[in-house]
Amino acid sequence: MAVERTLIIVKPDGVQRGLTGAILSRFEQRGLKIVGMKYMQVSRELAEKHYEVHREKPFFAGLVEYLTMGPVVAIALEGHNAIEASRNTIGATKPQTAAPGSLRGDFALDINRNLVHGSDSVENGQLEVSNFFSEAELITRTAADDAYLA
Ligand code: IDP
Ligand code: MG
Repeated sequence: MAVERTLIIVKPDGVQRGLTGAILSRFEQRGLKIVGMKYMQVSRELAEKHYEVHREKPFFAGLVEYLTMGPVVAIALEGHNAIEASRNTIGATKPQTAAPGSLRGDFALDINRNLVHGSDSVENGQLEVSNFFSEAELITRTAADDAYLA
């Protein structure tokens, strides 16, 4: 089974609404393991790099504003099938169509404030984690329940 890494970001609306713990707990309960975590202000430069693939989209400027409007919590997670599992826990990009039970389906209403980011491929997971964390900030550990999650 594939151990993958994903970058989760509790976006500024999630932090301001006091949902950081609720969001983190969904991923922890799923069995994903924290390998890095920090409360931080994303710079315009980092936001533009993170959303580079959307540079030509009409919503790009607003998206950079959104990600930088206040502090975020960036979380690097690791686990079997981490990308697909976390994307499903997050739910569809448009919160109004996100399934109930998903984070966006339970806690969000509008695409401009959709609460949480999650990497969409194994390659992007590696890249995005390395954009937000130095090697020294990523700490792997053996967990007691590892054998029960594989
Ligand atoms: P994702 O976050 O579900 O992976 P992407 O398509 O990668 O969705 O888009 C990145 C982010 O850009 C979304 O989470 C959302 O904040 C924003 N976004 C995407 N599409 C639109 C749009 O049509 N209008 C406004 N914002 C958008
Ligand atoms: Mg995306």
